Amino acid sequence: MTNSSRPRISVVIPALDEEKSIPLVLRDLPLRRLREVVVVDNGSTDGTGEAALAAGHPVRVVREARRGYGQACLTGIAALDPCDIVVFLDADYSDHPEDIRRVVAPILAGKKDFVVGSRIRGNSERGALLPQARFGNMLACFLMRMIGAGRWTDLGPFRAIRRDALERIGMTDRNFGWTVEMQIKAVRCGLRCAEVPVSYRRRTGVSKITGTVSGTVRAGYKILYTIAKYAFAR
Ligand SMILES: Nc1nc2c(ncn2[C@@H]2O[C@H](COP(=O)(O)OP(=O)(O)O)[C@@H](O)[C@H]2O)c(=O)[nH]1
Ligand SMILES: [Mg+2]
Repeated sequence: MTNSSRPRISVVIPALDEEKSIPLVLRDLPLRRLREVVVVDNGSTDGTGEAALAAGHPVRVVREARRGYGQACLTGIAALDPCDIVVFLDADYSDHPEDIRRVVAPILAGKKDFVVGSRIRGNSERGALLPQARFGNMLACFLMRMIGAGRWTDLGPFRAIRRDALERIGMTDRNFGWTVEMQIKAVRCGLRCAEVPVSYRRRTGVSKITGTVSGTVRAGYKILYTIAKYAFAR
């Protein structure tokens, strides 16, 4: 991975109006063990950026005016200093940031290149994964399996990938196809993939995706569209 014994782990956190939850996310990350944490403020109108900066080193805030979950992730990746492993984590404090140890462990052990934290395999607090999210995940995972894109149980946002593998798969999606694109491309590119159980709780603040009708429809449509696109583009 590198010449040094300790692989450098960096974290990208896409955030939109999460001033209440971002301090909690950063508080629960083992900051001293991380190379850096890049919070991508995607046009928040609250104090998300300022709240993140208050966490101190090694947190950096990058502002991205072009909206979209995938766009924010792409901007975050482009802003990273050299590192060996990139972890993606949502800003809403639904995931348990301390689970990062589990998510990176198979990569640190040299056994895997890409690990998705599965909320289905782990403990999800009641009501944390809304029924539409559960159903959408199940359907998406079934369809991915049908097109030969691996056996997954979740499209969870908490995930880790080797930096070189991330460059190799060439991510392009700028919004809600991001997670599914990464999983399909990882399998197609022959990465060693795995899931590990992660815990999930009710978010702090208001849901913008599966908690709203328009968010659910847009995300659901984009995820299915992305699977269909890769089913035909072999
Ligand atoms: N960058 C960016 N992030 C977003 C956008 N919409 C939601 N998010 C972030 O994506 C994560 C998931 O959104 P969330 O509202 O929690 O959706 P839910 O998990 O379906 O309830 C959170 O960290 C949000 O801040 C967006 O348009 N751009
Ligand atoms: Mg959420």
